Amino acid sequence: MGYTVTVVAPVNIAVIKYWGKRDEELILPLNDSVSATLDTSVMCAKTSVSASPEFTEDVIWLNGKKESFSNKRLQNCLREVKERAAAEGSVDKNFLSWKVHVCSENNFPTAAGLASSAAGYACLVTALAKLYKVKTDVSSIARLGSGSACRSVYGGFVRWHAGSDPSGVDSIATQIASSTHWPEMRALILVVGDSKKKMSSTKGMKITTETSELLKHRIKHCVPQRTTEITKAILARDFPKFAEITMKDSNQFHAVCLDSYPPFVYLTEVSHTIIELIHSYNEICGETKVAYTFDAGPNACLYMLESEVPKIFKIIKTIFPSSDPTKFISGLPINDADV
Ligand code: 2P0
Repeated sequence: MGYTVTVVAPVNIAVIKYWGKRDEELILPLNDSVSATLDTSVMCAKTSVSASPEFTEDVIWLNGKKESFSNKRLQNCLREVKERAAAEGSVDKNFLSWKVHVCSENNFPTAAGLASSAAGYACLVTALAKLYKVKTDVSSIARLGSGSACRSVYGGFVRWHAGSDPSGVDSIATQIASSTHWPEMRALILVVGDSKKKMSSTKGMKITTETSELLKHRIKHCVPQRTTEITKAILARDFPKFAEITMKDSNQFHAVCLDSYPPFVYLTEVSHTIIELIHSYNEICGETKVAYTFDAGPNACLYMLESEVPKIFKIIKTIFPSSDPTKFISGLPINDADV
């Protein structure tokens, strides 16, 4: 006897980056961030959650490997879902006492700066919320697993509001526009390296928050204005403006990593080659046609409109002839999340 729910959740790639926390336990960010949610057909996490009176302990299998459920973030997510379910009276008390088995898989490299924790926790929390029939906003529960996960709960373009309440009640994600708003938008992921990153985002953010002067300037003087402007650019489907802000924010994020003490670097020589390539391409076009953005790893995400995809594909294959073409994942329409 028991119940099982299976859910698929998408990756999101930030165009205004989240970097730095004001509360590490509740995962409350220092600044708002904005992202686009990618199609689940190419990159996604898949999670099944089962509850049964026969289970004797909470267990999780991550990409086929049994992991400890003693991880505080996992426990926080499960506890919050159960507390909400109890408060909403959505399931009976007996069901809440049953243990859970979780099985989660990513179809892309884990912890290589490809937003695996975002998709993973969004998936886990959405599956748990379905299992326990939670009706209230789940983005704030996903946030307890991994900050960026709260943005993967919605499709299209999403804003995570930093909020100001110490409880985190207003630190939630909302949708700026659905995927149908800008159907020509494409994201192309270039996998530069798929090894696990040396500096985890959580640790890197802590060092930056404690030591970087540039981060203070970024939070006060750059992010608020960029967030307003990129929201306008998305709503107006103004690609050159969207692209310029995206690239500047990626560059500033990597600059704050270098401004941290001790400094850490996520970009490699290949990442820098891609940056130069995109600027050269845009210059030759006489207009900004493609944007790059890099998370906490060397892999590039290129945003462009559909008409640009074949040209960019050709150029990438010409410049990196020895690369494994299967590592260049094709353009992704940004669909609504099917979580
Ligand atoms: C982002 N990143 O906005 C930024 C840009 C990486 C670079 O969110 O500590 O895995 O779990 O909240 O969410 C990666 O950070 O960190 C991230 P935690 P998370 O997408």
